[in-house]
Amino acid sequence: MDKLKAEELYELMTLGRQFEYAAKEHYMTGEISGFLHLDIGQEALSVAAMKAFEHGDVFTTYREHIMAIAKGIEPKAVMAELFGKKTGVSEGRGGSMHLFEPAVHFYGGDAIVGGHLPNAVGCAYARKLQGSEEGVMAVFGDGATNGGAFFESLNIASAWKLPVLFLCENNRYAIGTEITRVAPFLEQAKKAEPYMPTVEVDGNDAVAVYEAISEAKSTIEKGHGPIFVEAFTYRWEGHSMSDAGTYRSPQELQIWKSKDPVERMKKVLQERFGLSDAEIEAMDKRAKKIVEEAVQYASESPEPELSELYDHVFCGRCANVEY
Ligand SMILES: Cc1ncc(C[n+]2csc(CCOP(=O)(O)OP(=O)(O)O)c2C)c(N)n1
Ligand SMILES: [Mg+2]
Repeated sequence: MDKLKAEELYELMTLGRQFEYAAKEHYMTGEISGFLHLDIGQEALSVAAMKAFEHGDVFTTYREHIMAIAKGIEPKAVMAELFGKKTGVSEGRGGSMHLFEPAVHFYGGDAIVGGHLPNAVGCAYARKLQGSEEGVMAVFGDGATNGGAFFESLNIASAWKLPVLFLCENNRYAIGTEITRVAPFLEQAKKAEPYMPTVEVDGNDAVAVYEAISEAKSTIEKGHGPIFVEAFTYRWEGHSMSDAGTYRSPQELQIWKSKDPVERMKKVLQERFGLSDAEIEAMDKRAKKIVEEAVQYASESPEPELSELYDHVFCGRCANVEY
């Protein structure tokens, strides 16, 4: 990895972390409502995976604010979406879990655990029919690997040799359920072994994630079929804002906080590329300003019009129904 790429990853990681803390703060004040799942502690994985898959279609889970920003959606459009405003990337209709921007090939944000995996496979099939070898990435949690849609997706992607990169973000918990209570092993890649090659990577190491995803992307684009990458990480906050996380010990949380991915990337900049504390501080400050501007933009933006309530819904404004 060169210095420019390392700096880009760090800038996005510090931006992502500050964005998430700002989202938390504005949830507490009531400006953001509904569900809010924070990605603090998992920034390396979210940023590096998106940058490695910059050119390609991506389908993700609901814990996707940082991924959306890293894939190229403006932070202010993401924040405005969390605030439910008209200027949000989904026009205030989707909220935190449904960030969607076809212009940067970011297709959600999906609230249904594992529900986006068949969509990713379908997208890869469509690309193949169009004569494109470009890969598609599906990002999902450890919990999603226990569902039927997961196995159906692995099966057909493998049978039809589709260029899908299945990226499992193993943070050990599905809400309050530790993964080994509901799966026979910690490594969910074992479930994919009958179908495709698998790779395991330290999800808190941005450089390692970037390299693993870049390599997996070029492999699937050679036409030999899908790959499963499993990245191990940990979320520092509860599952969502309504979860105090009491099912895990303070000691466990502390161990993972000591593996802070943002601090780790900072060390790479300092030790491998010789950046000074002042240069890093300047990056943190730039990120802070972007987040402050995003919050101001979101807060000052208008609500969607009530008259638009039925726009974009499946049935449209049905002629025979009185609203
Ligand atoms: C099909 C389905 N079942 C259950 C839920 C409720 N639910 C929301 S998040 C979640 C846990 C998912 O955990 P994981 O896949 O590990 O993702 P993480 O939250 O750890 O990122 C569950 C069970 C849902 N949204 N969709
Ligand atoms: Mg999980």
